[in-house]
Amino acid sequence: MAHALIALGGNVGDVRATFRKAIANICGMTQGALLARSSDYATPPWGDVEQAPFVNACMEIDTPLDPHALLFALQKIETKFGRDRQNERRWGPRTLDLDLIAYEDVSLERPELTLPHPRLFERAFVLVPLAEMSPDRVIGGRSIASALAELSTDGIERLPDAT
Ligand code: A4P
Ligand code: MG
Repeated sequence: MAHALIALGGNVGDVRATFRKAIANICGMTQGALLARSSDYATPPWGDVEQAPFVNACMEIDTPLDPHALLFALQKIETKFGRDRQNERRWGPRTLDLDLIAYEDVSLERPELTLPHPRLFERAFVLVPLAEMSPDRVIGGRSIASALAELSTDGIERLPDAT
């Protein structure tokens, strides 16, 4: 089994409900064991597209899949939950975005899969939920808490646990 960190995001539809169903699907389709899941966070949109606020969260799994097979499974789940890559713009609105943040200590630099995720350290909307789960974890030589200390977390709000 290998340890993987996955970031969830979305700003179209009932995103928190999508996350709940997607997490069950991720565990099922990746034969994964859920180790931890962060709270959901409301986050201001990042990037140069004017759009609605996002909900973001992160999860940790153990999976027998290799990194490419895991990414493929995540992309199938995005599609299942209404993601339409053909008709969306980069960094624009989407129902569900699943990014593979880290897979063990694997380093990869391919267009279809870069590990750790190349924009991880620019994104408080990923680092805040990761820090809730494991602030001392080191990814690519940096601890999550120290990377987060360099970013603004303005406007990021932890959402109350769903009942
Ligand atoms: N790819 C390479 N490495 C990876 C990896 N580690 N994980 C390739 C996932 N995918 C990886 O991804 C584009 C290509 O990257 C894929 O073909 C995959 O093989 P994508 O998901 O199709 O495109 P994208 O999501 O538009 O790109 P990216 O860079 O993942 O964008 P974002 O930033 O994740 O997306 N603001 C807030 N607050 N919260 C958000 O969640 N999300 C976005 C959009 C913009 N602003 C946001 C948020
Ligand atoms: Mg993505």
